[in-house]
Amino acid sequence: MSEPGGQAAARAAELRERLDYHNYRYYVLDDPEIPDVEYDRMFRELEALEAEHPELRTPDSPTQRVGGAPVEGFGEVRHLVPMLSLENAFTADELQAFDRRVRERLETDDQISYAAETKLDGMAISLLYEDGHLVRGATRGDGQTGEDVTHNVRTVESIPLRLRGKGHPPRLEVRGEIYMPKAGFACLNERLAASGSKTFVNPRNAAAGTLRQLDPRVAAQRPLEFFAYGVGYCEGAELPERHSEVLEMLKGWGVRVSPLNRVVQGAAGCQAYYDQMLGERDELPYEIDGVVFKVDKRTQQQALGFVSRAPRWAVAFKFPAQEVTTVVRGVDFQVGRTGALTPVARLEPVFVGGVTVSNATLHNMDEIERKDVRIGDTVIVRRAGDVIPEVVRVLHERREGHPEPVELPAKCPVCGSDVVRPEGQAAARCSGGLFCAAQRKEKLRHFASRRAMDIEGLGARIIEQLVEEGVDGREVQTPADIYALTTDELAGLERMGEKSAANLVASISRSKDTTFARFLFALGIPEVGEVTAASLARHFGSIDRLAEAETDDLEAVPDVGPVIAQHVHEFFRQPHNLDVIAALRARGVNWPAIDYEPDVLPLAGKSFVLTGALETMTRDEARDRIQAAGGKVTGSVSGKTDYVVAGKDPGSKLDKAEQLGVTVLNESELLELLPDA
Ligand code: 5U1
Repeated sequence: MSEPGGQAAARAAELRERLDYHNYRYYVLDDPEIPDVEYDRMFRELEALEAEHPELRTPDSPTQRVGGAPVEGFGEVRHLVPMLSLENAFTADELQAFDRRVRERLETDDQISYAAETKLDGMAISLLYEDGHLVRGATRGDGQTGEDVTHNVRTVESIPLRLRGKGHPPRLEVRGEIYMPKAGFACLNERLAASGSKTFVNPRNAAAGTLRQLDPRVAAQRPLEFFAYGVGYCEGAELPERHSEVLEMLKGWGVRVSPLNRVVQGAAGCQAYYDQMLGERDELPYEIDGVVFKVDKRTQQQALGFVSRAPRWAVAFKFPAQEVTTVVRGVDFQVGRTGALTPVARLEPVFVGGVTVSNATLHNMDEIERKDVRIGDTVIVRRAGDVIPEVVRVLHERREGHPEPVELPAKCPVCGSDVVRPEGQAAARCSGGLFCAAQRKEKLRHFASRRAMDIEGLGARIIEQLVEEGVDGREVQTPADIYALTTDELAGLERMGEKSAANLVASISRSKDTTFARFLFALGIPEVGEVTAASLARHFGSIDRLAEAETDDLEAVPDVGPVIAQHVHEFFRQPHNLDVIAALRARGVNWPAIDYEPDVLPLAGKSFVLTGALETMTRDEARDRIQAAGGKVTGSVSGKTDYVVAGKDPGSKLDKAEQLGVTVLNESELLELLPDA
């Protein structure tokens, strides 16, 4: 065994130093230098050293985050300086009024510099550092007294256990927000549901619930993160003149601050920041419920002071709520293209996420049972971005009398066929197949949609007429029937002029030249989305080879598991489907042949993200060409992204790429990588 003071101690100190440094690169700078496996290797080496020499284990070693002994209860913490709340603004007028009040009180006509920050939807937290070491973490509580949650705070990897560098104040209280990222929240809920435990209703409740765990080993397994937004108390050192500089100082000490922080000028600068963040809100990996503006100069903050429990120098400009309460007036069932019946709650109309909503999905019968939704219940409805509004939960405490339970209909509400719900499956389905007009309509709508065959002008209204009434006594049932439509027949439809009919025939004809991946996606095979369709197209190269594939062959395709393999296999065993494919090809639907050498495709294994407008092609065309060359196109930038292609007016994906050091290509650089069209 080596001497603790000797080689082992030196190696442990070196490993701690290096792990702290890489944690800082990863969490604070968002710019990791080494792959995760390298970090894990060093971490395991330090763990092994500390196991062999327990005397080398320090309280702030990176290995000491995994969770110590459970606590019996939460101690009370009296905050050194009260943790205030924020005044809210909900409209542009209210923001301007705030700016006016600030200038009046400061007796100035000059524009005010504001520190602009996002307002995270998490839990406010106070972190006390003594001589650079984290000694306490406390919740806000009532603002004067909070709960001691040090045992859980220590498990949050983005909170440094000791500050970097030198010259830290003897006592420093950092304030910020602990939150759970959206993806981590979804995984946690999946895990909880799989083990039969109660799930959390939103990431904020999950973060709060995690911080209030007595056993820190639970917190250690949950994906909490932290951003600092200020200093509550600082003893023995002068803080910089401006709030924005205070945040920079914290960052230098290894404390994580949001990369979205900016300094803006006057009410107009604040409004522009608000508009930008509102636009980016849904793409952020965590939830924000607004933005915060703080007078940047600290002398001005001091001059402004406080009113009751909020500073006069700060305001939270809130986004439109994404969750509101309303009442379920009824539940209808919609039939999708695979026959799945989706229960839809008919709601008392309510303004949420910036629009009025009167329907919200209830997903399936299992969800209704799990959430115990009944007609007449008061519910929380959520609408975030373009996502379909959903019923998040029932406010059971507001239930009155005996509200009516939701019953699954025995017959399809569209065609009257039996509804079947196989044992153990959440989805109930109409057994009518193409006999069911709802399924026919949805299949055709999907087939014609922009990301499938892209038949411009063939929307829901025309499909509805084609399926319900047919043309010239002929039924329009399958996608192949679309390619037999003539201008005269289409011109006979209600509200369809000669010119529109001719345009539609032209776009139907144009859609015949497609790609194999789009065609496969358009067929609407259950569970085969765009990405899977592209993988299948790449792997098999031709539809005949794909149609002959056995489930084992299908499972060899990346991202294809047994369920998808089964669906694809079954689809190509149905003579009816083969007839439709043959008819489509006979009517001229075609795609360029794919070189059947998946491994030698030029972009095989490469992952791309597209942002901004391209000049020589649309983003969809770029995606098709990247996929045809073996590459993958995803929606968000991560450490796994190989290239971000930036066109005109790129969004925040470009900033993210730059932060992560992902290679950024312009359009001509992309064209150089692509084989000729
Ligand atoms: N980003 C940010 N969030 N937030 C919340 N800054 C910030 N500041 C706060 C609060 C409650 O309070 C101080 C201005 C007192």
